[in-house]
Amino acid sequence: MFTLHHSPFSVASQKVRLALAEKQLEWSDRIVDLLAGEHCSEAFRRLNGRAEVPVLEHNGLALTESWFICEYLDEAFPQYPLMPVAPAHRYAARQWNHWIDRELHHASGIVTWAVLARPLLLQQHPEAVSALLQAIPDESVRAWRRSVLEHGLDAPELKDCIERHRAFFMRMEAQLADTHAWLAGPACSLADLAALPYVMRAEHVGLGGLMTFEAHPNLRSWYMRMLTRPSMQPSFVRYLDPELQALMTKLVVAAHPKLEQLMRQAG
Ligand SMILES: N[C@@H](CCC(=O)N[C@@H](CS)C(=O)NCC(=O)O)C(=O)O
Repeated sequence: MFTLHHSPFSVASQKVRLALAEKQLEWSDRIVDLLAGEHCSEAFRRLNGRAEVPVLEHNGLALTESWFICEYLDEAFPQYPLMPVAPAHRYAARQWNHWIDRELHHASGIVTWAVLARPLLLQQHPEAVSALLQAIPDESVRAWRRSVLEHGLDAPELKDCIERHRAFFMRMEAQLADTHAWLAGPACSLADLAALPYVMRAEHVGLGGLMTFEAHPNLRSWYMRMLTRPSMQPSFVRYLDPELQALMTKLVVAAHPKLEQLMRQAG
């Protein structure tokens, strides 16, 4: 019934997979290999001209933009509602996603590229990497990727990315300290599902030091509760590959001293 074009590593894809799993909807996978540039192919760009995952095909529609896809699912399939009921809480949920889209998504992508994608791309033939970059439709994305490819964690973009993560986690901590539970309203909502992939990503690339147990106890408690939700298995754990995890761990360990330094400088 649903065909999800996505990548196991994409935070925007994780958001949609979490929503599908929370609503107990099943989907079939079309894995898009981002490092091979599959999302820039003509066939994929017919589905999404912006050359981005996820795309959810349903009833002849090709839905793009992760938040809009999640809202569509929530409206079309009312079981296990994801949006809060009260208008103020619905507003809050949308505001969280807006902050994520405007302030965090880009920053998360840059750190991911610097820590994980860059070392893998540097092992490829430079002409292949150059063709990969050239195929990206958005000039500003091409520009930061070139910069990160050239300078790694010394790229000037990194400092701002760390700051954005720090500010976002402080905002989450303040909200969760207030409610002791969820980001928008009395139950786990789309706001929490939207934030989780970015918190996981930060932890997995080595930015966990920006959300310490001491300074962010409520965020840490929320994170633990989120990780134990049954939706984690079908949306995330199922896609983990032990060999790839081992390689990623090596890359994160290699990046750690520099990231630590950047986090200290920013703090
Ligand atoms: N606003 C979009 C962002 C989608 C997006 O940026 N997807 C990333 C993966 S998380 C992507 O496909 N990037 C293409 C690339 O790596 O070139 C959404 O929420 O769906």
